[in-house]
Amino acid sequence: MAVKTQVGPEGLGGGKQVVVGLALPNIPWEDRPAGCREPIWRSQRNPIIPRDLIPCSNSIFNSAVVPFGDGFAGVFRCDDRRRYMRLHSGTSGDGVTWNIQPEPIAFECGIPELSHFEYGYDPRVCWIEDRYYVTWCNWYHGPTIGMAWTRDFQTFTQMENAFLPFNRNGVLFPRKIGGKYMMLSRPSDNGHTPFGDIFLSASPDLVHWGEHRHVMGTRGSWESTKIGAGPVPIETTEGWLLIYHGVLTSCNGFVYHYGAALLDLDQPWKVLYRAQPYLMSPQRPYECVGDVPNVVFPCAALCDAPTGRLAIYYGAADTVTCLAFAYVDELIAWIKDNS
Ligand code: BMA
Repeated sequence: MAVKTQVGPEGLGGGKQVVVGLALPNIPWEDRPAGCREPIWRSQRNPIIPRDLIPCSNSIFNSAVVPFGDGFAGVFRCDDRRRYMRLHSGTSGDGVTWNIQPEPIAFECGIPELSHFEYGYDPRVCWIEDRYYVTWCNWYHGPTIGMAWTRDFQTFTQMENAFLPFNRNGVLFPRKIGGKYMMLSRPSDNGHTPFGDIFLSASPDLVHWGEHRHVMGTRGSWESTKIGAGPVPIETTEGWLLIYHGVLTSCNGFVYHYGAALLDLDQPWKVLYRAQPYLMSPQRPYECVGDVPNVVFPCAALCDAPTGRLAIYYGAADTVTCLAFAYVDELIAWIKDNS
């Protein structure tokens, strides 16, 4: 199949703003390299976060960042040198050079049954109304979706887990839809999960979740084994832009890619368009070589609404953190052309 790309300064919007959101003029950004015809391109500075940025870390990857104050803040997956999976907070002036706390987040937890932190990984961070919510893969008799909130990235208040085990890749929408909070997730198993579709759940209060709907299933090639939501969906005039990972099982193990789809604005369990080709596959040495080879795994994206500039943060080879760039209007045109 020929992969169509539509790139160029006009994109879809022809100068019209397609992203529903705020300006982020200080977004980390690099222009598309000369000669690049892809809808997405990697930072020349990759990996932006090395595996050993803090003294205890074996690896820092699959992490989430958001605008914060005059700069940026985030929650980082740091596997330590005991190979314990921990979450650390961090801040940055430019979104590229990070100051990550050497000690893991100590969640304030008023729920005795949940206060034992066994492990946490693959965080996402979402601003809703008046605070930042963190979701992550949290141990509670197996992996499930942990939740906490913060306003300052210093104190984190743990909430009820969203779901029963086993579940992973819990990703909130940044506003209520039809009067309810919404979360994507991927029911899974207690191991490395050789299956998995994306589901949507609704909640009146971010504690009680129900009205579960199937959103997207696996299909051939790069997304044939399992899929999972990546960054917080981005609201556009064309629908919610969802970037998600997809896994292929090769004779040498799992290969993690990521792709993109558009979900209905009011009924986000309905997929409007879903691109067949991947957006990114592991190709660079830092994506192909590391603790788990052949993994690109996005957990966050920053967006400057007026220009549509998008900066995607992804983990590479379960070892380091990387950046890639795109224009949202071009991405939407590419998804539609290749759906
Ligand atoms: C998934 C998660 C991710 C990881 C990926 C590849 O199950 O554990 O954190 O990046 O596997 O190892």
